[in-house]
Amino acid sequence: MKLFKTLLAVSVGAAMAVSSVASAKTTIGFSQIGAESEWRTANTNDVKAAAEKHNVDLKFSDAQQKQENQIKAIRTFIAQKVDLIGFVPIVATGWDNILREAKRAKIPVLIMDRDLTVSDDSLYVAKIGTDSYTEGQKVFAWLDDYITKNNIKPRDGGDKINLVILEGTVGSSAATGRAHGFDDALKASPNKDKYNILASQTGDFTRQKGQEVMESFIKSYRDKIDVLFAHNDDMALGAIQSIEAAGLKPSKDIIIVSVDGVKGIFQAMIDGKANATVECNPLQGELFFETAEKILKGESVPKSVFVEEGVYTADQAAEVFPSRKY
Ligand code: GYE
Repeated sequence: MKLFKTLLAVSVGAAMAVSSVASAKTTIGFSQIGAESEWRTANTNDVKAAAEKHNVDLKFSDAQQKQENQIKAIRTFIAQKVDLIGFVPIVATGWDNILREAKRAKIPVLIMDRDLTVSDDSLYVAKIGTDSYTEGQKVFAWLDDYITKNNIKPRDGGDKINLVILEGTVGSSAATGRAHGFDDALKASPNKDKYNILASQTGDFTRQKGQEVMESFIKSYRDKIDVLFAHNDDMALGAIQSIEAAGLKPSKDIIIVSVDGVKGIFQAMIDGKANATVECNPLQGELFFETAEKILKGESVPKSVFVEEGVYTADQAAEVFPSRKY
């Protein structure tokens, strides 16, 4: 037994020595969009924690909401000869040239969270993350069910439920996916004629703009708005402030549904100020680095992988809150 243990120790020691010589730390360059929302902060923290867990040398760059900053960061990663480049495309288009530069330098690219449209799909290896289209469909499914079950009547006495929409960043896959998913589900519904969209405008995924745009919606349609659909929770949280400032009751006068599932919206649901959130999971770091490792080992990976997501309503909020991780 003793001999066996010694032999084991020797061979493990030898294997470690070999692997530490053979594998210098992997370097990954990662370009994040910025810090526009609670979701994004959770996403960034998760990427950084997962990089440490995977013993990766992470070169993290914050683009402060500008595509040009992301392009610059990617160009720097190429010059630094990182092993792999990861990024969250702030908008879907405009990446062809910089990705061609990465391809010429033979640096694999792994996309996280948002989607992109390029002329040639071989310009990136894979994409992991968010299924915004399905999230949009889930929002409509929840809303239609809620309106029907609770027999909600239009506040203006008319025959249509009136909606306003706060959209995410213009040109981002998260905004277009959610908009299309919602619209398609609405058009396919037998109840489609029951709904009317009064206004739809971007709030850039931020609390501040959500508040401002909701204020202007209320100025135009104070006694008509029955429902707010916000493309993310932060804009809904901003809008709640405008709704209350106007003397209206969020979740009662105006039904509020949004996407993400951050703690802030759970708190608002517990406080009776929001109705439902469709989850969008920002904890994508582990999957990102697992996939990156496979790519660097030359293993094949699926072109796109989505993370698991649920739907949460106000009546479950207090029970679920303690187990929320972001
Ligand atoms: O919903 C929003 C964020 O791209 C899915 O971006 C993400 C979105 C998320 O800022 O809060």
